[in-house]
Amino acid sequence: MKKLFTRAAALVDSAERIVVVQAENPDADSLGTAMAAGDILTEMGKQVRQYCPIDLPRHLRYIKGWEVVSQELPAKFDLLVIVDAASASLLEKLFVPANAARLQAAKAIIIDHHDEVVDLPLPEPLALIDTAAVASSQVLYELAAASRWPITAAAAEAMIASIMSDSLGLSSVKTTARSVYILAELIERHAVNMAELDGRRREWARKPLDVIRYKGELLQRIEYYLKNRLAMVTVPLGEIEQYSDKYNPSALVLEEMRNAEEVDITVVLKDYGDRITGKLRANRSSVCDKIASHFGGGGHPYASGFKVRGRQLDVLKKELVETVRKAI
Ligand SMILES: [Mn+2]
Repeated sequence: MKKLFTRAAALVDSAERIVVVQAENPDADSLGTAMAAGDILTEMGKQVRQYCPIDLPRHLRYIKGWEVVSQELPAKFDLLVIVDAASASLLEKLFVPANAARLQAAKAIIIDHHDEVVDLPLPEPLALIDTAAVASSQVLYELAAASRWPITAAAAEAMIASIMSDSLGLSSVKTTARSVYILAELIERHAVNMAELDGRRREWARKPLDVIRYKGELLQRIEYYLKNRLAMVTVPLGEIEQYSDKYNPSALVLEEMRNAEEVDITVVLKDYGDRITGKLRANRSSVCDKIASHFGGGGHPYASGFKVRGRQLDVLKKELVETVRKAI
């Protein structure tokens, strides 16, 4: 990793205009890492632009700086810094023909912690992927520390938000002493007020009344398979259109579904008409990445996702039940 960090620092040194890229599934880790990288690089005198192909959901807006994230790829840039994603399936809106010439002409660094194949259609992207890191911010921190980059107070807070989120409050499997050390170091150095940060997170996570009612509907619709070891909810296009701007339907129910005593694997399927996405979480069996990869997706053992096109929902559900049955 040290050699890769040196190469990344050299790429940054020779770049002037940098675009920080998040994928089509932004979360607090991608946004926190993007904001922190942006702040550090700006402090270093770089011209930084932030790009994410979709509008950032409301519940992520406790991370300061989100307003500058644009859905437009800038006209000019010489370096891409792609955070928290390395697979083309999560960046389809970036790799459209209209952007191809600009993307091909730029250098690229990937800062990620997912165990997945780097298949971005870019000439030799430099992949800084540490699958042992709890969050992409942890990789960014190591890169910044190794390169003696300035970690600003804003960057520290953004990295803290990202580590707290991806580690599920320092409780996930990949949380290590190193993640906690980095967190402690950032808190100490910048006197970060954790209660204030979490208060802001909770405030932005508050939901409109109709979303609470909709959550009740989704909970009523949970289907159980494999002697209640698999819980599944399907979200049709109409509901995606109605509620997605206010709250991601998967995020509404996925955690609640895991609370049922017998449930091991939980899945939320979203049917967009032209494509179906699946989000998976596991309680006991560390097989989510395996199940997702069966459908061309990826992720972590306890959390993963996939996207398929041209599949009938009913047929896909049967195949999913069968894949989960074999996996657990
Ligand atoms: Mn992440």
